[in-house]
Amino acid sequence: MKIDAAKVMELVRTVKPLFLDHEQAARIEVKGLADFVTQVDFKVQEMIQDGLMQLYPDIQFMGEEKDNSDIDFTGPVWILDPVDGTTNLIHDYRNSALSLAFCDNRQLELGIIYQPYTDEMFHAVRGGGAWLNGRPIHVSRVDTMERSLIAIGTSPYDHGLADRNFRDFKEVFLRCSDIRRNGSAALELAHVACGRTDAYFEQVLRPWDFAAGMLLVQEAGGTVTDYDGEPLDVSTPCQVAAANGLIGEELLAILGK
Ligand code: 2AM
Ligand code: CA
Repeated sequence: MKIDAAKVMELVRTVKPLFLDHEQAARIEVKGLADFVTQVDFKVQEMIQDGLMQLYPDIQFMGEEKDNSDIDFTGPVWILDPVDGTTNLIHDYRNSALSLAFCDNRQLELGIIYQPYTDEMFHAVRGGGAWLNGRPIHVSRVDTMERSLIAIGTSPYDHGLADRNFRDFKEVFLRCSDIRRNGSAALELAHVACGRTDAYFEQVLRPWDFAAGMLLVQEAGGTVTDYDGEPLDVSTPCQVAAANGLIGEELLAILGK
């Protein structure tokens, strides 16, 4: 199925005022441990779902804030996280993004990540490269862990992962230049894709957190696998390790232990 990426990005841009609506961001519900949803999340999802339905009525829609049990991944599917980085949104930390991917028969075809605070629109098309606001982007060329800046994901929604996480963070921290943690998996992946960081890893991400960013990193020349170097399945929660392709092996040697 052929998708008009420019049209979809035009739709995505229209959510900006919703992200900036402090009143709606303050209307919070708790979904689980360190897992929140606000009225902004619901409104952004509704706007995008309606818009995509008008443009492509036959494509299924998967969104974080709805029941997705009927999705058939052998067919075409949109995968949306209306707000990735909801905790940041609640704190007005200004580091949240919309993440939208299109996949067909489990193959990612299009990935879009939009950061409304900076007006940065990242997108990637399978086989067509990765872009930031219309300019091509590439992963960094840093080729040693020692000189690399590496983003970590703390998995705050599952404290059972903390021991393993903090062991990995210490090991990586001692071997790299420094670590970062920004609170939005989608933006972490976008930052690897455009070379701001050299790698990023998090123990459990769901399809809407990583699908668009995975295609971005791959199309920008990087690698995305689980901690054992295995490919990810966009229909299920996954361990995610993204890297610039030069330090990936060194990172996986630590994470895969
Ligand atoms: P969210 O802001 O859309 O909830 C933080 O570590 C990252 O993990 C964010 O991208 C966050 O997305 C995501 N996240 C939050 N809860 C999660 C969960 N239960 N499983 C996987 N990822 C989650
Ligand atoms: Ca979300």
